[in-house]
Amino acid sequence: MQAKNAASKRGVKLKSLPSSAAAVSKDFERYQYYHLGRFHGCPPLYTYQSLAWTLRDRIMSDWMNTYSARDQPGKRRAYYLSLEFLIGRALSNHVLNLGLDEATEQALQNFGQTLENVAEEEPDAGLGNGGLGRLAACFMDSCATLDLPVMGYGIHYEYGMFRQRIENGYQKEDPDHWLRDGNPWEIERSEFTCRVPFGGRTEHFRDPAGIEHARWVDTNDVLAIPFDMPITGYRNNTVNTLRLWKAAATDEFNLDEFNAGSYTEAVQEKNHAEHISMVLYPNDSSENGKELRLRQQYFLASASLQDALRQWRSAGNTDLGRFAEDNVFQMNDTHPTIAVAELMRLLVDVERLGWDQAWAITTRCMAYTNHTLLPEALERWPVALFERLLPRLLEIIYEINAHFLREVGVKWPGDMDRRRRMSIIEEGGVRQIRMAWLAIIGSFSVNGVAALHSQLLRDGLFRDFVDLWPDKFNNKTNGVTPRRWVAHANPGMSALISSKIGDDWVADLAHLEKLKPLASRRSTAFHAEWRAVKRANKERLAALVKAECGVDFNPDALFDVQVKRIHEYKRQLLNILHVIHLYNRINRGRLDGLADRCVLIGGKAAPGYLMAKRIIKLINSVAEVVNNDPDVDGRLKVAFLPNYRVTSMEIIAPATDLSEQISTAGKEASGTGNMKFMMNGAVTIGTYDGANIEILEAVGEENFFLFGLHAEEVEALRPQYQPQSYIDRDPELREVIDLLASGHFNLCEPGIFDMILGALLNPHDPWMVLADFRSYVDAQERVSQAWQDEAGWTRMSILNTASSGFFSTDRTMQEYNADIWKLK
Ligand code: 26Q
Repeated sequence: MQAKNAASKRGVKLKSLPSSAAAVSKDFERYQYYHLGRFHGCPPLYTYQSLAWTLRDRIMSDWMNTYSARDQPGKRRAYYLSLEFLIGRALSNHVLNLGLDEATEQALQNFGQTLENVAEEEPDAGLGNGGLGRLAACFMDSCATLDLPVMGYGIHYEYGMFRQRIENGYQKEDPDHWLRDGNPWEIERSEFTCRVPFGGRTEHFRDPAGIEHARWVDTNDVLAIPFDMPITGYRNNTVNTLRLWKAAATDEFNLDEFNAGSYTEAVQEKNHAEHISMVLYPNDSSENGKELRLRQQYFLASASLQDALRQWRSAGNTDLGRFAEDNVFQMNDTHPTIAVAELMRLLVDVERLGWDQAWAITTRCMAYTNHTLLPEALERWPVALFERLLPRLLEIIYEINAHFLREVGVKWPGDMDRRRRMSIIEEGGVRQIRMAWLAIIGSFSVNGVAALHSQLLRDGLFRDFVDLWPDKFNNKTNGVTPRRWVAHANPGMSALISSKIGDDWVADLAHLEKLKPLASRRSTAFHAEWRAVKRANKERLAALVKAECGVDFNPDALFDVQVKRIHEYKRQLLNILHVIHLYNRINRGRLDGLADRCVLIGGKAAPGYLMAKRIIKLINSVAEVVNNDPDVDGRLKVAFLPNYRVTSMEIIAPATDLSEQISTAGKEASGTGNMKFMMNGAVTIGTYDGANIEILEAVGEENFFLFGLHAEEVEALRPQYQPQSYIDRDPELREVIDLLASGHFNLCEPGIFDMILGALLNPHDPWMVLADFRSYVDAQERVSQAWQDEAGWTRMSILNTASSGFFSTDRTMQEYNADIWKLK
């Protein structure tokens, strides 16, 4: 009976709604008048909402058909588990993917609107911090375009990444209530609500057959309610799902308290439960060990695994022995890694499998991606916190560890030091759980995100595990989706490219290679068109900078851009030292070879990261002085763009000439902004770090400004690093440091940059900023020279775009699939 229902459910193929301009226009009108009750000329928010619903209706048939085509026994699927999905706006993305650009534009014309204006009304879905969250969003886009059966699981945060304001040069944070006006894209699916247990205690008992089992009792359960967002593929009728869990209080719990007469306590408990999905942690590196964060992690892991099991059964599967053949879970960093222990709990405690069978299943369906080498970002949780919040999971982790250490003992008898290093439990002071170790031990695949990063993991942090399981470790170099980052963000360049090589590149970026013959050393008509597109994009960015910062950017100048989270290892400080150096040169009349430059810096600092916040203040202070000095006379402009986010990058990347990728070598796992800039024809100035290396190899060293120490040199220098020695040997660096120390940029706020000077001059400066200063300034000098050769620069720009095919997430996803997921 059940099978028959399932079959008939699958049998129905939903017809799609008509997509002509007339049909779109009619539905749009119906939503605006009959659904929203708004007249012509209403606030633009309602125009956006009406259009979003009109489009969602046109996504729905493909969405349901994609779902039912896969809802069959034995169909293998992947699940991407991530605490972050930095989606940005959806409207224009769906319009592009559905091929509804013209119909939509026409329909809106009847209402005196343009797609560009209406799209501005959509808030960014800022459910992520930066690179890792945006990567998850690009992955989802590519999986849908490749028709891979991949579902994303995340958290339905009520508040996304905070909004950044700049007040007197300082960062201020405002909450981002992105759901305030509702989210027209999402569908609540209450029917798939799960219960996630917390707290309580464990009991152990024997069943009638004498087998020991555990029970997790007296728990405080939280409901997880799924909200589904459609992920459309590029013109292929595939619509995948991003399922986001929202926390809610259980009804019984409220009722118990209510009957006991304590209504306010009941409401408080409800609050406590709902806090879990209230806010994204705005922290993109340092781990801060907060209980709420651990609750978020377990909430996501447990709800997602329960749901995946339910889906698998509902597709008609019954034999758990086959679960690992049909399912794979990709864990986005260690954040969802408690999933390893949770799947064991579900299989052992709930499904009553034996330990060994459950472990065989778990370790055949979990895969882990590492995104960082920074020791401060490695997640560790105090055992005591686990004991209180997730007592049954702690027991399971101990058991996993005991089995594992036995294996280590067999391979290296008596090597106690190795056992100590490899134990999931870190002993000493406070006992802590090493989440990366749990991830490695529980997974069949462990990957880094760029060639260098994967190599450094193998040689360093993960070395002991590589000795044990060499075949587990692999590299998957990141990418970005060309739909959002070229086709949508840069329509001018897209049209130009398509006019020369056709439009196959959108779904197969390797085609961009065909632009190479057009790069030419001499100025050509194509060069002129290429420059005209860039010029128009720069005017668009200049208007944004004027509106947001009040600074005039001259579109004829070199646009030199660094946008990313503010972090010491990313070395925004090195950038600003170069700006001070240029300012100093101009003031001293050393103008030879100087190119006119507009330097743009943007990015958020974690609210508790004081040094990062002070760096923002320095950038703003330097900008203030430089931009208002009449002697600079427009040769140099500096702006800090507030509230940098996905939507800002859509304007910035297409307008950038020079992409700043200047991290201390060995510290940036990959970087993905570097790839967005490259695709849009920016040239990179960068260190030998992360994916910069692969960009350099793809485009050739003559089209990339490489500088700085390599990762091994950084580590070799570390013990004898003497920042003062660089100042002593380099009069230009001395002038920069003296100018900064003189208080020239902070006349009204004496001493505020002492902490920055202190960091730069500290022999223990982990980022060794001054070690790379000379090399950086020299590379910038070469940039200035190259910029003044118009044809030469245009050629470099074209070659960067033409060589960027490898950095499409379509390629990245094909590699994940070929090596890890093995989906049909
Ligand atoms: C951890 C614990 C508690 C709270 C927050 C966190 C946390 C959250 C986010 C830790 C790290 C992150 C994000 C890391 C990240 O974005 N890493 C970047 O990942 C990109 C995609 O692979 C790489 O390109 C970047 O090099 C890497 O820095």
